[in-house]
Amino acid sequence: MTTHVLVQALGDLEEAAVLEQVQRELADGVPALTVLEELQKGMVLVGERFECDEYFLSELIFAADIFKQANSYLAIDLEQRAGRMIGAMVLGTVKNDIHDFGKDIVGMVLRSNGIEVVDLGVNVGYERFVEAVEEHKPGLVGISCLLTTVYEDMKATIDALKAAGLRDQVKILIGGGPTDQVVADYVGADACCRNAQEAVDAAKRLLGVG
Ligand code: B12
Repeated sequence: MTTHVLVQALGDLEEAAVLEQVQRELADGVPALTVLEELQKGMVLVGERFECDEYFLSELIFAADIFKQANSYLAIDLEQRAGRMIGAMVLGTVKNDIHDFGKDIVGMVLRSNGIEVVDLGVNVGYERFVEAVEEHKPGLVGISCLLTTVYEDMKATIDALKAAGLRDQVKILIGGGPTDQVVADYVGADACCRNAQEAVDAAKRLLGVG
């Protein structure tokens, strides 16, 4: 298995090498979720280089573009296995945050595991979550966040669901780069997931289906 190559190639912004490697690994039978994990690690590497001023916003945007292209190969693989529907989730990236790759991947993987996903997009206002829960009556709400500056917005979203009397009707999953159990406890979520597979496991557990 040569997945380390992928982490490094994405970290180094080698577009052609990333796309070739993704296709090679999928052809070799490496599961799409494993390839995805390596791409995620590559993005962490990009983020670290951005943080220490080795990369700037233009590199961040270029990395995002490579990631998106690589992801399109995975999407085909992941979407092929749809099954019986076991529940629904209202999903969005929290207010003041526009990162959406993680959210999109989680949405795609949940769908392929039988969870209907209502995707509200990015920078989703607190009341928009409330309205969507009232309209779609899902068992789950998913909130994505990549910025440490938006924890308060995540908390405010959950507080808005409480104020509308909806908190007890849903289980809330959070995720995204900087989130962990401490953040989940602070904002009042039921679970924090580090990747798409954890999201599937937590969603099934919280829905009581496995
Ligand atoms: C790509 C990227 C961008 C792209 C986003 C493109 C897009 N359409 O999403 C662009 C270039 C636009 C961007 C912009 C910015 N970015 Co940016 N970005 C990144 C980068 C490099 C990768 C993020 C990513 O896509 N990762 C890959 C995905 C697949 O991983 P993931 O999101 O973690 O998702 C997985 C899990 O977390 C989980 N998950 C995710 N969401 C959810 C939701 C639920 C419900 C569940 C259950 C699970 C779950 O499952 C996913 C799949 O496995 C990170 C670096 C990093 N370390 O993360 C910085 C990073 C997040 N960005 C950062 C910053 C500062 C910014 C900007 C403010 C820069 C600027 N000065 O303008 C702006 C943000 C503007 C805003 N208001 O949002 C900082 C944040 C620092 C901080 N402490 O908050 C980071 C950490 C870089 C850094 N190290 O400094 N960014």
